Amino acid sequence: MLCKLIGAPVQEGAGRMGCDMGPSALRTAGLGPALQELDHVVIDLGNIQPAKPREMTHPNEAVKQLPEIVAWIEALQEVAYRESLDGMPIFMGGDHAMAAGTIPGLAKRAAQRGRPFFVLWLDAHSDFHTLETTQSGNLHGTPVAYFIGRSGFEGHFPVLDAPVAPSNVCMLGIRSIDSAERIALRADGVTVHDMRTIDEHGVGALLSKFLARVQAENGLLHVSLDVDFLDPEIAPAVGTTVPGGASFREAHLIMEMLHDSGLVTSLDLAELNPFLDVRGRTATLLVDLVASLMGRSIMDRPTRSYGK
Ligand code: DIR
Ligand code: MN
Ligand code: MN
Ligand code: MN
Repeated sequence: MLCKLIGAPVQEGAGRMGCDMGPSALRTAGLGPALQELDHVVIDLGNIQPAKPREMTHPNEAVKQLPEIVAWIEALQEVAYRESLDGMPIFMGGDHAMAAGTIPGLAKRAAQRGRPFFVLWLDAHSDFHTLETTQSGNLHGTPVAYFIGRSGFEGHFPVLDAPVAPSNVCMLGIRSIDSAERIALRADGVTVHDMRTIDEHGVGALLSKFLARVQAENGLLHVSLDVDFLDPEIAPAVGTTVPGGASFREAHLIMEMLHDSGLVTSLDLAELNPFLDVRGRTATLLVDLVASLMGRSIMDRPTRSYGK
């Protein structure tokens, strides 16, 4: 498989600085060589540069860094659309506002190919605020609401070519939702498997069900991994840690099952803040998780090849 590494050093969507160093930390932790070792062809396209931000304000005064984020989203939508023509784009963030760029670009490509588009959202948070409902004003809390086409972004974020169907979004690992998000998530029909559901049923059963649907509908699957999906004990390098996250094995099992499914066509690695890491532990864990997604396994297993 051709793997395309694409740096998206956006940090303006998070409440604290440092995510701009994410792509560099992932390179330093050996993401490229780990993929080469699995017999993939790896090209590193370098870091994306957004255009100069245009002046812009929003009536919700809490909203932070709107012009910067809009510039990032515009740049990333274009790159994601272009680079998803072939190979597997791996977007190295950057805070999770990046997904308001990557996912609409990828969804547009899927629509152009006549394929349904699915998103597996691995996160402690649902990131389901609009520009109107966000109270923190940190725009990394908004990408999902935007890419499924909720209103509340008009005149600021780019108009969507291909909104993602809410029923094609599966969230896993959620354990911090604001009340405005909770109400909208129910109304829009996004599948939310919170940590309690994982405790009850296990990630394997929940993920199998979703993957079966993606396969049955001949879909393309994007995975958006926020570092805070993982338990802070194993992944400290994130500005918004929430206790009670996914364990080492839960995270690897997800990646291993995703690999075996052959359905994943693109990936976001979001919210890595190397300034908060402990001797590169989190960056290294992310590289190992991507390796599991791309075929590293404990014992050999047969792999199907759906997807593209
Ligand atoms: C909270 C936390 N819902 C907010 N969000 C995120 O600021 O809107 N933290 N995404 O990582
Ligand atoms: Mn997130
Ligand atoms: Mn999060
Ligand atoms: Mn936040």
